[in-house]
Amino acid sequence: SGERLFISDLHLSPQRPALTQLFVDFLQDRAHGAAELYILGDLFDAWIGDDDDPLPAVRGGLRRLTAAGTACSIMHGNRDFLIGRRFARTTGCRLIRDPWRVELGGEAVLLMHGDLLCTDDIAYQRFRRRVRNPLLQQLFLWTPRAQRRRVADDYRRRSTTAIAEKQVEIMDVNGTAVEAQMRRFGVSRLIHGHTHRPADHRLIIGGRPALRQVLSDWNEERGEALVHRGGSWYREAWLPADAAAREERSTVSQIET
Ligand code: OKV
Ligand code: MN
Repeated sequence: SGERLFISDLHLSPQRPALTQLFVDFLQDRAHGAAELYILGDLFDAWIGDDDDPLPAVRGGLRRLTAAGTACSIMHGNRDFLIGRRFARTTGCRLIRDPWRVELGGEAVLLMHGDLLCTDDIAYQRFRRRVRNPLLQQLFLWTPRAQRRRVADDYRRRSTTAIAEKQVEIMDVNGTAVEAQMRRFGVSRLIHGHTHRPADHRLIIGGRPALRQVLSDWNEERGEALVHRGGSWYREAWLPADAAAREERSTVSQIET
């Protein structure tokens, strides 16, 4: 009952205003009216604490969406894992853990960001354990905002060189890790993002057909949502023209009436 939308990896930042606009239009012109919106990580390209508000338009867009009755769930990604309770409260969103199991029309579905499945990337998993340490996070959040910005800029600069030096296979998911999680949660469908390699992977798990659906990342020219509606699944593109066309249609009908 009701439409459910799944998105991830928008990587919003003040450096990409057209991407922010595309997403805010998506919230207003596409997500409104849906039963639920699931954001499976990396909504933001960086997050240094809820006291920083780099994109107020996004917060406003989410607040209007939830106020209008669409439930919105946010999972941490590897970049915006410091999104906290304050952000959730002021947007009306719910923070969900990774992994997260949901029942949709009688089908059990497992939701993840995807970085936990990249077990071959030893250096990344070490980085993850460090920055997900609650004590270290508290220390980071206690440092002045200007200093946190400098630390974050430094992390991102160093990461760009590290990623360029890695083999591409290392940065994809590990098949054994995928199977282990799907077995543990007893699901035949896994939805995740992170790898920026959108695809539907058919698997056999425990002798049964299974599906791993990888969400697309977003850019200024194109967003994508996985949609669950009337018991079926669809991939739906969201283009800048969609927002413009909807605007035009509503202007025309306003003149007519
Ligand atoms: C997030 C990633 C930058 C990858 C630092 C403790 C510590 C948190 C942090 C700093 C960085 C998030 C918060 C960012 C993810 C990068 C570069 C690569 C691979 C500490 C808690 F250790 F310093 F105390 N950080 N930022 N990367 O800029 O958003 O995921 S970030
Ligand atoms: Mn990611």
